Amino acid sequence: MSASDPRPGDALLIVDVQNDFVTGGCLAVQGSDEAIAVLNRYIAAFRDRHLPILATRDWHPAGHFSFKMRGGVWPPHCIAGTHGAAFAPALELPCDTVIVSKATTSEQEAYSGFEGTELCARLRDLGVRRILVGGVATEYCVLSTVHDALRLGFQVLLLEDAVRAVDVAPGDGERAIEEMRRLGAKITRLESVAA
Ligand code: VGL
Ligand code: ZN
Repeated sequence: MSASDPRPGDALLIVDVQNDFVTGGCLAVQGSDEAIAVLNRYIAAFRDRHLPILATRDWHPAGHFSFKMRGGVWPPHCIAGTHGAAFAPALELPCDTVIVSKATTSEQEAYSGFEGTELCARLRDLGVRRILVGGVATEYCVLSTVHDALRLGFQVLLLEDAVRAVDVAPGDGERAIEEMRRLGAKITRLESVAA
């Protein structure tokens, strides 16, 4: 039994594994297919142990201010209710997954799953003390979510093999992982977590 073995008080938090962010999507993150395969192994481990699984999703209105036509930096993505905003079908989310939508109004951005959402309250209600975090993109929504989780007093295990980066500048993903380590997250991989 390792320190990373999922145990009561743990939750799996899957960040933004949505069609627009995976292979074939308008903001596809390289390597997302491999990340999904690894996430499915973590999902199985959490299901076997009856531990909670939560998933965040970017859930924007059509005219979100982060979109280029409104002066933002991104192409239109994850518009609420569209195919692009749906969870990637290859991700084997159980039907009792707790879903948290973020950045749902036109003038609000939320890279962090905690920003303007019920995520913190849901985790506290579930008695969660430690979260295991994977998903996309490492240097945007994963980094912000991990940052807030640590600030709010949760322990964080970053699932290094279950995250992928956009890497607008080469190395952005690696630097984000280093930053999460510096902030107090532990970095782990599937072989260290009983799966
Ligand atoms: C994200 C870009 C824009 C993310 C969300 O989930 O990392 N990236 N909106
Ligand atoms: Zn977005």
